Amino acid sequence: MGHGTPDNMACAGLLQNLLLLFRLRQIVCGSVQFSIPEEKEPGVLVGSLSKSFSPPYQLLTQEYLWMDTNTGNFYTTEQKMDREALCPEDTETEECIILHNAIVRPSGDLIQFPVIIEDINDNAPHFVNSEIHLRVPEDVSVGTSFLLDDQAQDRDVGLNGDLQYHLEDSGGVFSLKVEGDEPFIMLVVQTALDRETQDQYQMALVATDCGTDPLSATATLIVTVTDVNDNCPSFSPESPRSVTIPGDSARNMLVAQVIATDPDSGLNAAITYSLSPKVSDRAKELFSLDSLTGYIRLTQDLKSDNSEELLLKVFANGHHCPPADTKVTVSILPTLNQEMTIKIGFIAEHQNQTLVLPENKPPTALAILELEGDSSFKGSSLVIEGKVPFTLSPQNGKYLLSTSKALDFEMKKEHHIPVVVQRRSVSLSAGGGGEQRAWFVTAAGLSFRRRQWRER
Ligand SMILES: [Ca+2]
Ligand SMILES: [Ca+2]
Ligand SMILES: [Ca+2]
Ligand SMILES: [Ca+2]
Repeated sequence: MGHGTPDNMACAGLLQNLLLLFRLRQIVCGSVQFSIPEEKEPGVLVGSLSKSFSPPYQLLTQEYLWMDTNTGNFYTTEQKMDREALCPEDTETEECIILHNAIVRPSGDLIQFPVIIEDINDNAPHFVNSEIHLRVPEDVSVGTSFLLDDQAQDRDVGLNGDLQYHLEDSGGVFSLKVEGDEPFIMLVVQTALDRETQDQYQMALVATDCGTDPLSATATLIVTVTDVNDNCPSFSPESPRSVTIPGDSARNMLVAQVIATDPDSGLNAAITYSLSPKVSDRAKELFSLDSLTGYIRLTQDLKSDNSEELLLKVFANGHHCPPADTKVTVSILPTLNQEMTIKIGFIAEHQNQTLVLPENKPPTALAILELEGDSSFKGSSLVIEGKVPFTLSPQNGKYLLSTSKALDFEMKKEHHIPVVVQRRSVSLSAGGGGEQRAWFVTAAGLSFRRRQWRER
């Protein structure tokens, strides 16, 4: 009960009356107002009460200002006035006003005077996101605009907080359009886009305030061009047009792979392959086509003694596309399982199948060779392998065997002429049915022997 003594209560009552008196006589100095730009150094003169009131002066609020009690001048203090901190909620139209209280003598009036904190451009614009992503379909027409939600903020007011936007490094592909007071920032497409040519654009969106010394902020604007199904499959130059396979190829052997491409992406680029309905029954029987990979495989073991050519017309199908087509000619080579013969017609002197030739004779015709066999030898040719002094020149389906220079008995008494059967696309000399025949020429002796072997 110590606070409730009669003396204390009398004291409190007096103070209350005094405050009431002050309140009643309080003067709000509507005509006396001061202003100071924010963020001023300490000790800057803000104004003076001396023109309106008599000394001495006592400032009741001393946070941001101190007052000379004699002159009534008041100054900034160590504690800087930050407009954005003092008036965080102000709007463009409202000023940031701080009311200060002072007691002026001799009457002891409590007066209140406003100090307007003026804005300075001490805040740069700010983007919440340093990267802004926008997706634009590639078939968008020139002139289409897209709203950019990510606008910059500037905590200053007036021109210091008004923002202007521009693009950098857009390459003329995009421009900006700013509309309304809000404002709405629109990205405008300026040239035709093609995802297959360029699927991403990166540029800088710059926001600059309108202060005397403008401040700016930059966000990276990334435009991703999204795919539209505007391309159809086509067969690539690498896709085979003709292949040759041996007549003894095994079932499931990979014959060829057709390759088509579609420059679009994802489902828009999906391709399925199919055989044309016009492909012959024989080809359909022999070959299968994988609709996804384009692999053409044998459906069965081949045992073909005859040359055969089969034409495969293959389609590449894409969504909403007319099919592209290609033709693959598959040549089947016959299996060489027949004994072949080389018929020899001697021109030069011969004894027991052996050519006999005097030494030092100029190039001389020795024999006519002819390949004989069934149709499986069609397309085969005879050649001499290795460096020997003989030539074999084709003559109307036959071959003329000649010496290419004079032979020297002392250097070599017997010559072997290795004659090899060759096919255009497949060499048969390496085992597996390949065959060589060699003749022996003796420059002085008598033995032209005929020998035959199946492999080298
Ligand atoms: Ca400011
Ligand atoms: Ca600013
Ligand atoms: Ca497509
Ligand atoms: Ca496309």
